[in-house]
Amino acid sequence: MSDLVSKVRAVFEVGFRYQAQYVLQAPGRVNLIGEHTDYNDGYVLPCAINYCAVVCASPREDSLVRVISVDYDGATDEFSLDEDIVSIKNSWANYIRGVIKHLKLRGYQFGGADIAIGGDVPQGAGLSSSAALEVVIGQTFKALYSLDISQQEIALNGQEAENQFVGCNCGIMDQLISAEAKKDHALLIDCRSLATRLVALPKGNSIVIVNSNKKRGLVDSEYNTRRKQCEVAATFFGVKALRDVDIDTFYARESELDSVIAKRAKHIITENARTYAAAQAMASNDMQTLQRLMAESHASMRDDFEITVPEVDTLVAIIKSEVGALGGVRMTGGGFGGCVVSIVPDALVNQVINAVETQYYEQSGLWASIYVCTAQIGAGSVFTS
Ligand code: GAF
Repeated sequence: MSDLVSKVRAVFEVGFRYQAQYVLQAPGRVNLIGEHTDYNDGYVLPCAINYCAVVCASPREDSLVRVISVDYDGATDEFSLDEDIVSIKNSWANYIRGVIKHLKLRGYQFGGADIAIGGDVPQGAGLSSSAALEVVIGQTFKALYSLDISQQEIALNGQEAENQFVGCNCGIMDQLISAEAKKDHALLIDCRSLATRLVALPKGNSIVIVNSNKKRGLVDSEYNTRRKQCEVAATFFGVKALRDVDIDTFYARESELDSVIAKRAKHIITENARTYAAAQAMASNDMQTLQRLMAESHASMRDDFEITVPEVDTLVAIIKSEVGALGGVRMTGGGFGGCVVSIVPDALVNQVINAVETQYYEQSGLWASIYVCTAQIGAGSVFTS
């Protein structure tokens, strides 16, 4: 991260001609299991990764917000807090504008800021580069103006900005893990109560993330369709969310449901149970069970929720053949492309990398990007000497 901080700091100094007073970061995330369960009030099990968004910032005496984006070739944005903050079509700046607007709507009082922002979370890969942006901006105003705002509210504010300002109807997982993550741990999040439980990552293993580099298409529309299908199923069962349906009730009434809605509901209900069981397995170092649950999760996303693509299934098959019979590897994130995640014994990491490098291009025509990750702390100040 120190290279990234130096880069963002330098852009701040060249752009604003003075030194930034604050340096903040918020990480991207990988979800180990529990996909599309967050907006069904269920469980998820993500951890933050060692890729993040970084802000260098200083408060201003007026109400102007000036922003320089390191990732968009020094593109700038400028607006006043005294006027209505509006969105700009298809702009990176909307994540920043949206978060600030929603902080104001929540009643927080603050002045302007000079901000340089950059990040190294791969974009469009399902590793939550957007949530990292939203959370680091919330964190920035908390630091600059000593706002009395919890990490949970920073996350909720980021989600609200994404839902209402950017226009993507996401759940709470990505922002909450970016805000609340703990080093070397995953968090079991109950997305109804927002209660979290720390689960230590198994020692002697690495989190290997492989990006299929399959461009994610139709993500927003398919995501919203899945959400609606889950709502239809919840209404059918007469509950607030699918989290409230147990598997026996589901099987007893499955035949009354439209077949597509039934498959969607089955994924959510079984995935929720798998996620809770996976947290238990991880906590007790039961790698066999964890691996089996991850493999079942992938099959469920492929066959019932239908959010995988052939390139992702190919990657899963390649990695599965290296990590053992139980095949603890699954797609991670919203789907329709993006990454797979595996918890790999350290001794097997090179073997997995080698298998991906020698087989994936041949089978898919695409080159994969491989990230061997560690679980990092959530958003906060970066202390530099
Ligand atoms: C995306 C969303 F932003 C999350 O809220 C979650 O639903 C995820 O897809 C799927 O598990 O990352």
